[in-house]
Amino acid sequence: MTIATGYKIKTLKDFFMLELHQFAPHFGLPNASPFCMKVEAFMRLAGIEYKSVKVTDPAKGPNGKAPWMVDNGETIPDSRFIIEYLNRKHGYPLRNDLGKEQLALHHTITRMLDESTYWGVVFERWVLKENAALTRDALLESIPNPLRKLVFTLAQRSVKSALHGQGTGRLSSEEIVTLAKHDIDALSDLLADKPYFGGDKPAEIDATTIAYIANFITPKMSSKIRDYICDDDNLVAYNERMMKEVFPEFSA
Ligand SMILES: N[C@@H](CCC(=O)N[C@@H](CS)C(=O)NCC(=O)O)C(=O)O
Repeated sequence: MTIATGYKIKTLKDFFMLELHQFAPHFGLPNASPFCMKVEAFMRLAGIEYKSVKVTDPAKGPNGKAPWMVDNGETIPDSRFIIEYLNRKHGYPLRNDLGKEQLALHHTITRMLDESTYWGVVFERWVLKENAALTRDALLESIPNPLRKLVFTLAQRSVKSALHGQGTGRLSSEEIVTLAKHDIDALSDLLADKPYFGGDKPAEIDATTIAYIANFITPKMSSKIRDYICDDDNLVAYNERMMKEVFPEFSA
């Protein structure tokens, strides 16, 4: 059954399709926000059908941040709660046969990436002078100049204030990179010689790890974090493997 809605013909399926509200792709990545990319990776790995709805102003979302999801009229903000919701609805499709201890470790690594490592990425993209113009022109490409410069200045101010509040912004750039390197070492040791963090096949943690590892490696900007991870053959190979399998349209 099809219904005319003025601009587009929609099928009935379109009306009931789960919607992932997320930013448009940038920097050669499906998403420059690891939170958005994590949820999309989770859905793809779990075989959950969805449609992507482009967010231009995250302030319009329920928490003022992307991603959020709409399912049958219910709106769920925050990648953590989206994944929890999908897990409950679909019977925890990516837990494989992992034991409690392994799942607890995966949970901890996910929080490390979301709550700590993430801020190193934010710092390098938004604060480092050598990257700021690149970030501005990629993320704000839809805004014409000179407005784009003004919007970026305001956004950068708010990012710096968030970094200061969280604490990372009070560290030197060397200290920020040192902390990120420790996190990357932990990832590398955890992956070891397995093809996936989940073992022989991807598990829930792989949605998060590919979102961060791809966000470290792919954007071609001045980044000591990128230089460091690119020396880790194991994580580089993991990135290539996962991108080919999960996001083939973005794999090199
Ligand atoms: N805890 C949230 C974090 C989401 C988040 O921080 N999103 C950023 C992009 S990476 C955002 O929308 N920032 C816009 C803003 O703060 O104005 C989640 O897991 O979804």
